[in-house]
Formats: sequence, structure tokens, C-alpha cells
Amino acid sequence: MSQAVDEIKIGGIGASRKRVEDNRFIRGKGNYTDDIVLPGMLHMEILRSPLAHARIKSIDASKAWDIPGVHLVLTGEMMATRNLAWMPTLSYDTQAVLATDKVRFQGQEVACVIADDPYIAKDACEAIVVDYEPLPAIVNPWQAVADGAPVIRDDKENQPDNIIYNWEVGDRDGTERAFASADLVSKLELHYPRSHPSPIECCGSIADFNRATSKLTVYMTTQAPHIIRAAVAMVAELPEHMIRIISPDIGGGFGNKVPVYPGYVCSILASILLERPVKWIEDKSGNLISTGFARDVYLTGEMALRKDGKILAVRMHTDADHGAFFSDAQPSKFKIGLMHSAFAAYDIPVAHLTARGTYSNKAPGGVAYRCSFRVTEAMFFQERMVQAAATDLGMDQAAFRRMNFVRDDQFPHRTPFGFLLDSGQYGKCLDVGLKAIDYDNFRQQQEEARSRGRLLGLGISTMTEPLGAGNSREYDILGIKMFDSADLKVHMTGKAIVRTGARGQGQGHETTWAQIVSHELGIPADDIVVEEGDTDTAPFGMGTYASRSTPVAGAAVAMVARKIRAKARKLAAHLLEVSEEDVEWELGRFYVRSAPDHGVTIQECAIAAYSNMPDGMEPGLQNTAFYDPPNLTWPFAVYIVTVEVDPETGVWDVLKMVAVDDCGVRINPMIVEGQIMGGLTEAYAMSNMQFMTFDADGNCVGANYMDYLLPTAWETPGFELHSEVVTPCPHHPIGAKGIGECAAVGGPAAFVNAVIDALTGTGVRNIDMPLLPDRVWEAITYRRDISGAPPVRADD
Ligand code: MCN
Ligand code: CUM
Repeated sequence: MSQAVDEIKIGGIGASRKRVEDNRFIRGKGNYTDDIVLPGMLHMEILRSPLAHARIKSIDASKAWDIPGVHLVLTGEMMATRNLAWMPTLSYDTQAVLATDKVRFQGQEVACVIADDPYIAKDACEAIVVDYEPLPAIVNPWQAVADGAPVIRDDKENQPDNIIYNWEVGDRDGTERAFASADLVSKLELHYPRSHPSPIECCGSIADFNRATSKLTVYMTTQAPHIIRAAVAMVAELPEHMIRIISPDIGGGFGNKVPVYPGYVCSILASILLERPVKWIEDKSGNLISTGFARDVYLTGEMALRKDGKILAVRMHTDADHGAFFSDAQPSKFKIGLMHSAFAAYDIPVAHLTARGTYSNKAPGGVAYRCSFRVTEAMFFQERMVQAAATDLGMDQAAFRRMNFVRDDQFPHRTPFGFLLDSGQYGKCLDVGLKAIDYDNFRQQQEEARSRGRLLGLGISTMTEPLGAGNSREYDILGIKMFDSADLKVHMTGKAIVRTGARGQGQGHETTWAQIVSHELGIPADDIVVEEGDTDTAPFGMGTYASRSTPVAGAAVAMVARKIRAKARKLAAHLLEVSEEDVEWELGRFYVRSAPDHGVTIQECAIAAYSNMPDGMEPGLQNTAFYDPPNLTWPFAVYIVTVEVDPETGVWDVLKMVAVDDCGVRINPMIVEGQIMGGLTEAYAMSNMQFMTFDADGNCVGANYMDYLLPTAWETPGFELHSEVVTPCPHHPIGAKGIGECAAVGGPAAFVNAVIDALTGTGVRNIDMPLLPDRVWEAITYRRDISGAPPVRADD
């Protein structure tokens, strides 16, 4: 007699199942790109430009060719003969693969050497003599648009200046009118500095072209293998079915592994030319100086306020410094990503956003480091602006937010920029957070401490993040609609394999996708293997970024499991000798409605699909589901931090941090908590210690791990996580919303707000991140705002 199974026991939704991938990771048995060794494999190294902006007068590679063990030296000139000196970017721009005419940022790829081993290749790179004629460098948007500024992209026709786009969204006139009727207008200006994801594993690829079969296999650190396959097909003009992209284990992505990098393209061309596998593994400095930059936006805005605290309108302007090539990976329709998600959680009648993108002599930016397309900047500005407005009004920080939040009964809520929020309980999240931090009590302590010259501060930050692009109506990358798919095969013994087009980089997909199948079918999670990352076997998907995997691929997993269940129901009816309408489902089994004891397990249905199917039924138990989400999912979070600032040194310490995240139904609560802790750690690092900027010559200052500090367990504060608020996503098959980035998105403003709050009375409105001690000290001592915008003096 069969029985329903216990969902938590079989590792279904809600089970804090240990991550199955960790079995190999913690034993050192992961299989990363650099672990792969192919017979006859050669090694590639890249020569990078020491200058930020310079004309290339000549490149002499003869000495490199002479070094024993060197097989090939690639230069821009050679790439050009194959039409590969330039490649298209994901934002309809072009990017140099290897420089031909000019170098446009420090660290730009100038030449590649392919040799027997990486050391020979590196030495040979140093033997290449490049004659540069230096040009003035541009390191911020004001220099970019100044009269007489050198045109960085003189390679492009119809590009007379350094402006990439001017974009706007919202209601300009309505916003004007609302401002005219305001009692008070509050203003804020800040710079969100460049930041870098710095995953432990750098980027890399092994291209393996087989002349006999015409097949190109590329092992590659990519978060989006199918998109890369399409890009390689277009760039290298190879037929797509002859390209196989394999993304093996990834040692952290955080957005760094979304773009197409010159190193990938060069290794592919080298393998085609040499007919041998060619491996390129980026070194740490190469990774830090040339790939994966995020942010670098200047944000200004104004808020129109009524005396009682009601927000009447918001006006925002963004100047985005994209570096030398506009290579953002983002939906085509939105020039500045989802910046217009700013203020979504607040019930604001009308708003207007303008954005201008400019080129500079910096590495291409726009990788949305742990961020759904610029939402991090949007939420940072939002929460810094909200704090400034409450301060200007003389209102309590929590009360001001509560008064303006979208209320529970307003969902689905249309924002002034046109998004449709799905669901949420913002007030409740705030209540939980305030209680956890003991808000009223802390405010009292703060007063008392102040009277004794001690500076305590409390910072609140909230965030709501549009996660799960598409729907395909509005979201595409280079015209390819954004949706995902999942493939599920149930073997005859009831074990299964599920594959998706997503590609986890440490998020735990191998654990959680199995849990979704368990939830839908009652098959124990341990009986289900998850596979991602091989374009020859995985179904199509847009990849893993923007925390879109659960909202889209995860939904596809649920939907394909439901298709399997529908077929299993027919098999059950056949086995139970009743009509399908008389069959009921409970987790793991079908039974006869009128005789509940009379049932069959899902495993019995599986074997029947191979051994005892009804006449006329297609045998087997496997299927594919494509999922085009009807809307984005909108998780919400409240982060509250208390700090103490030392007025003598500017050093600040976190006293306590609480996080209240509502990401709808949690598939695996432990994994969700891990995601939040990781995100908060990165948020802390960005706000506190990660310093990387540019001097007037375009030198990347701080492109080393002495200045750009990676947080360790030693300095990272503890976090108190709260999971009691759960608002299921109404349009997601299992009610889940994304979570992967939320804490990195909403976290930074909490830390900065706390430090600024500690400085109450000094008149300081803003200190740009990172809030290094010297900046905080200077703000306190001279009672002034501190800008971190480049250029800085080279000795800073
Ligand atoms: N999850 C869950 N319940 C939910 C939501 C998510 O159990 N309601 C689980 C998921 O099933 C998945 C994990 O949490 O195992 C993250 O899911 P999701 O929010 O869908 O995010 P993605 O899987 O799409 O991951 C992308 C996101 C991004 S964009 C960045 S950047 C980032 C992040 O994940 N990079 C990471 N977290 C990272 N974590 C690690 N370890 N390494 C990275 O490179
Ligand atoms: Cu946007 S960094 Mo993540 O989206 O890969």
C-alpha cells in the first residue's frame, strides 16, 4: 500500500538540504576550467596596454616569435585580416579584441602569445615591443563632454563626441508640476564608485577546434553558455551546431562571467589556426584591471515633499561612465539597465529619470556586479535620498519610510516608471527589522552617547529588486527574447535527471532544482541529479545573472515536472484500472478517489512508462518546458545597521546588523541565508574597504589586492537574519522570488546611512564609498561632504 511522502524528509521545498555540490567542492574535487588538461594543449597569455589612451605607432613581435616554444603571436593586425579585430558587444556597440589603432584603457588587450606553457607565453609577451604615442586620458563624464575633449571612439563613424546615449523615462511635465507644488525640495548628489566582483576564480577558456569534425568545443568560465554559443557563431562565423560551449564548475561569477571577453575570442582563433587546444587563464591582475567592472555612476536627484512627509515626486539624473566600450549585458530596451526601478517600493505619484552614458579611458564597465542591471545603484541612491529627505524634513527615518511605502492592499502596484510590482509586505518587514535592532532604545543610547562625545549611528536601507527577466515582451538581449527552459528525464527506476539553460556559479542549483522536482513529483531529491552548463545537452536558456534562475529556470523546472506528472497520471489510471478523472494526487502517489488505499507511487508510474504503458501511449517519461514569465518577481528587504564612528581616526565599526528578506517561498532556507550573508559581506566590503579609482593619466589606482580588499571572516561583522515575512510571488509556479543579489543591492546604503547618521550635527550629507577612515575623518574634521570621484592624485 503506498503512502504520501513527507516533503521535508525527501528534501522538497522548505528543506534545508545540504548542498550536494559541496561534496566535491570541499574535497577539492571540483572541475574548474583550469583543471582541464587536453592532449597537446597550448597556453595563451595576453599583453596588456600600460597606458590608458595612446595611438599605436608600431608593434614589433619578432623577438617573441624567436623564443623557443612560441607557436603563435596574435596582434590586432592579424585579427583584422580575419575580421576579428573588433567584436560586437551585448549593447550594440563594438569592442576591440586586440587593439589596432589605439589603446583606450590601461590593461587593454594588445597582443597574445600562444606557447608550450604559460611561462614561455608570458616571457614572450614581454619581448613584444609596442611604440605608443600617448594621448590625454578621460576618467570621468565631465572630462568626456568638455570642449576639445579627445574623441575616444574615433574608430566609429557618426561618433563625433564621447556621448553614448541620452535616455529618459517617466513623466517630465507631471514631475515639474509636482515640484512646483512642493513644500520642500530635498537634494542629493553622489558617486557610486567602480567596483569589481573579484571572484576567486578568474576568467578563462580552453578552445579545442577539431579540423576533422569541424567541431569547436570551448570550455569556458561563462554564466550564460547558450548566449556565448550564439555570440561565437556570429563573431567567428562558425555554424552554431558545430559549437559546443561547456561551462564546467565556476569558482564564483558575481557578474564577472557574463560578458564576452577578448581572451575567449583569441583562444578560439588560436585553436582554429593551430588545430590544437589553446588554454587561456586570466591572472588576478588581469582580472582586476580589465574585466568585469561595475557601477561608476554619478547620481543626482531631488525629491518633492509635502510638510507632513508625503513624497510628491522624484527627479533623478544619472551620468554613467561606461569606459572605452559600451559592453553592458542588459536588456536592449533599457539603456541604463533597470535604473528606473529606483523608488519602486515607495508610493510616488510621478517621477522622471534622465540618463547620459559617456565613454572614458577605462576598462569597459557595466557588468552588473551582483545586481539586476543597475538596480544596485538605483536602490543605493533611493535609500540615500530617502535618508536625506527625512533629515531635511526633521522626520524619523523609519516613520518617513513607513508613511511612503506601497501598502499591502495596493498590489499589484504600477510604479511611476511603469513597472508592475507583484506583491509584498513592506511595513511588516520594517517592523521586524526595527524590533530586532531595538530601534527606540538605540535612539536613546545614541543621544546619551552623543552627549559624551561618542558617535553612534543607525542606518536603514530597504530594497526591492526586479528579478527574473523576461517576460519576453519587454526583455531581450541583442534581440534574443529572455526566457528559459528545463528538461526532465525520469528513468525507469524512478530516478531522474533535470537540466536547465541556467548556469550556477556557487548558488546551489544542483541542490535546489532537485528540491523543486521533489516538491512536484515526490521523488526524493537525492534521486535527482541536476546538470547545467553544456550546450550540447542542456536545453536553451539565457543563463544565470540578475537572480533570474529561480524566477525563470526554476519555474521551468516546476512546469516540466507538472508535465511529467500529467503523463504519470495517465499511467496511474492505467495501472489502477480506473479512468483518469477518478485519480487523485498527493505527494509521491496517485490514488483512486473512492478508494484512497488503492494507489501507485510515482516510481511505479515511471517503470510503467517503460514496461506497461497503455495502448497508444508514447513510451518513456521525459519532457521539456519553456517558461516565459508573465512579470518580474519583486523580493523586498529591510537592512538595518548600527555603527560607532571614532571621531579621532574616522574608523567605524559595525555594532549590529539585521536583515529582513522577503523572497517569497524559500526553496532551501539554508541556501537562501547563505546568499544573504554573502551579499551582505560584499555590501560591507564595498562600503568600507574596496578602493579602486583612476588618476588624471587614466592609471587604475588600487588595481591590486592591497588596496582593493576582499573581506575575510576577520573583519566581516556578524549578521542577524530574519525570515518570518513570506509573501509568495503570485505569478511564479511555486511562489518563489529571486534572492541571489538582494543583500548586495540593498546592503551598501545601510552602512553608509549609519555612518552619515552618526555624523548628525556636522552638516555632512554625503561621503562617497568606500567610507575609508581618512574620508570619514576629513568629513568630521572639516564638516564637509567628501567626493570620491576621479581623478585622484597618483599618490593618493
Ligand atoms: N533560492 C531559494 N528560494 C528562493 C530563491 C532562491 O532557495 N525563493 C535559491 C535558488 O534555488 C538558488 C539560490 O537560492 O540555489 C539563488 O537563486 P536566485 O536568486 O534565483 O539567483 P541565481 O541562481 O540566478 O543566481 C544569480 C545570483 C547573481 S546574479 C549573482 S551576481 C550572484 C548570486 O547569485 N553570484 C554568486 N549569488 C552567488 N553566490 C555564489 N556562491 N557565487 C556567485 O557567483
Ligand atoms: Cu548582475 S551580477 Mo549577477 O547578475 O551575475
